[in-house]
Amino acid sequence: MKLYDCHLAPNPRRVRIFMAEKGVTCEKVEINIVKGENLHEDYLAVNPRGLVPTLVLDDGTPLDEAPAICRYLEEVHPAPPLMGTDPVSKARIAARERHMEFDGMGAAAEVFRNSFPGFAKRGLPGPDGVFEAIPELAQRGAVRVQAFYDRLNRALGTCQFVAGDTFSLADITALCAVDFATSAARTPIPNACKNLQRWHEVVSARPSASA
Ligand SMILES: N[C@@H](CCC(=O)N[C@@H](CS)C(=O)NCC(=O)O)C(=O)O
Repeated sequence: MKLYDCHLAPNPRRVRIFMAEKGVTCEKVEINIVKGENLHEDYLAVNPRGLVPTLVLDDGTPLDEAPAICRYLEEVHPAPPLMGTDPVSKARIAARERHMEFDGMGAAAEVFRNSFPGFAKRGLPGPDGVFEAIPELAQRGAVRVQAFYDRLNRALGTCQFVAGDTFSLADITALCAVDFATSAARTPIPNACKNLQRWHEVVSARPSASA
């Protein structure tokens, strides 16, 4: 297996953490998206959408979309389970993971894509993203990040982890979203969000967090 990766970007990190939790290793190819390496024809031949991550299997099959790659890895390496163990927990983790992606990752990306000078003419990811940044979207994204933090903080007041009392893929996506919002979108976790701070310390201390 070969993972097309990018250490600057949050979505490949989801897969790296997932693999580290499973104890799975593979060859990695670094694609620098800031330099536009994802838009070169060599990479577009691997993934025509020009996005990272992509996992290429030993038989040459390319898999993209972080949750789909994780689904494949969960099927092939079931232990430890990170996507649920019964119909309800599987659905719950899938839903919470989507919340973290849309509410958190999406909000932070809205800030980043519309404020990072290097992407001033790359308002959307991938080869079709040749749009000017829109400063108003960065402002809207910042409001959305605060709403994401508040909602997640409330949820973490009733359970230890994002989708219940066991660590799951929903925590991995949430960690990548929060760290992306904190660094790239320059929006740290507010001091008032004590539950979120507690959870962030716990998940950041897992060895997989540095994968
Ligand atoms: N929904 C996709 C998102 C992939 C994505 O947007 N990746 C970003 C990096 S985090 C990317 O490839 N950006 C390329 C660009 O900005 O042109 C997934 O889950 O993998």
